[in-house]
Amino acid sequence: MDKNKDFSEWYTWILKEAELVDIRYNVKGFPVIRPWAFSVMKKIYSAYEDELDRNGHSPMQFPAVIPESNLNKEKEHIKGFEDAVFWIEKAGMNRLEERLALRPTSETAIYPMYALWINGISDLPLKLYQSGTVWRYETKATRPLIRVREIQWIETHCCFATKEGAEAQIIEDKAIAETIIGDVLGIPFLFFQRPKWDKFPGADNTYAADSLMPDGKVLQIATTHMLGQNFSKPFEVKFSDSDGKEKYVWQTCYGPGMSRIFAALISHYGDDKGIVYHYQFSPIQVVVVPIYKGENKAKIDNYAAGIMRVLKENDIRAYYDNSNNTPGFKYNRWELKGIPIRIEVGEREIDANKVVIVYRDTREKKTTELESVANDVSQAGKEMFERMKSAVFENMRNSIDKSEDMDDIGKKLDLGKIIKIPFCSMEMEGEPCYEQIKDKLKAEVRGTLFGSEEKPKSKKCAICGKEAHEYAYVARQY
Ligand code: PR8
Repeated sequence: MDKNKDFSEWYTWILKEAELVDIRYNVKGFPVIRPWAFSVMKKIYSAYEDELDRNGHSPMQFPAVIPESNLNKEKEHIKGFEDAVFWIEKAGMNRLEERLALRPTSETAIYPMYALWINGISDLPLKLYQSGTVWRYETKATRPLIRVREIQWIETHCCFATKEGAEAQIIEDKAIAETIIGDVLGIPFLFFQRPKWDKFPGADNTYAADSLMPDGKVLQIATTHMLGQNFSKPFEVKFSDSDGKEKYVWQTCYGPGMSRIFAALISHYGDDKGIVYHYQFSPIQVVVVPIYKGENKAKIDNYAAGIMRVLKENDIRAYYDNSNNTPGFKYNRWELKGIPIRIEVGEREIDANKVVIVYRDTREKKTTELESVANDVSQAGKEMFERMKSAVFENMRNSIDKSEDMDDIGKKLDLGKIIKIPFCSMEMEGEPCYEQIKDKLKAEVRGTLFGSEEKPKSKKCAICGKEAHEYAYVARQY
């Protein structure tokens, strides 16, 4: 399947053929995540959780239901979510006295409890997270993993004594994304401060990681929000400070979207033959394929058993495919499913007491000794990931362009690029420039690059020609 020709078709094909997601479940927007995907997602969850733990967070688990009165407490929040909530109105045969929302996000479940748990300055900072599922009645077209109604994510909810404490958390959230999504998983992204008209409902500011997918559209894979005191006031999350005064806490929340991160991973690392799983994350790291000829089955099985033993002793996840299919069929199947390393065992290898390792990405072969097979396989797996990661990051760098002219922006968007433009204002909703980008270019202002101090000097807004105050990034999006 040609990934570059029609990415959308490739994406649908890979989900089905590599047995990642099954869309046949009979509720729209609720696809089933199959073991070949979920076992990798579980490893991603655990890498993220470990990094949160290392940064002073602790895990927790909150109920999935939120009473309507909680959800209504912060005005902007409920306004943003009211169209997206699944409601529970009955239990058995009884109508509930108060409707329960299936959490679309957990601020209004968690903060009433924070009000009980936080009393003094010594209770702060409080940095907790939960891994799980939220539900949103998405009205835009759904797409497996990318826009679903049952969302797999991690959410963190942090409280601080000062605004500066909360601001530092935003920087830490960005760094955690850089470590796990960027370095460990090898998914490139840009980290933006979103425009005011595109904030999380109830937040003062929203910051987001956008990854450019192979079809030239950006996917928001994680967001962190500065909630200020917007929730702590209605939910009365207060502490008595060292000066003896009662104060409201400052809050942040952070949501890496696990299914989107997984979607970005397979999209960046897939090719026309299938996916290419990272060595570290693949459910099976090595597949051993016997090449039987004539009567040599016992001999080959015996030699392969030796290889399997060495791999397993070294904690390498290996699978011996001695099914009745032809070697060619097996190669295709495991290339489709993305196993990073293949070992082929035939007469020739046995006679020479060697092992042949095949790289999934280039299909290059490397001959090695039986004694060093475990070490060489791990080495090959790591080397392959680094090689692919450099190419993926290079691709992303080449896809960032700049422009100061509306027509040129349109042309570059058609080439699948993210464009940096001088822009008049990020403050107001319904700005004519923002509308023009949406209507004429079918694109969105994704925001300003977070952490960048660069400002346009005597430049005009690329859209309206008035004085430019910011460099904004424009892209087509999912
Ligand atoms: C919050 N509250 O809620 P956020 N399908 C797949 N992934 C999705 C979908 C969807 N329909 N909707 C959102 N995501 C805050 C932060 C607690 C945690 C993923 O933030 O609404 C996206 O990657 O921005 C998004 O960036 C992330 O969840 C957080 O959602």
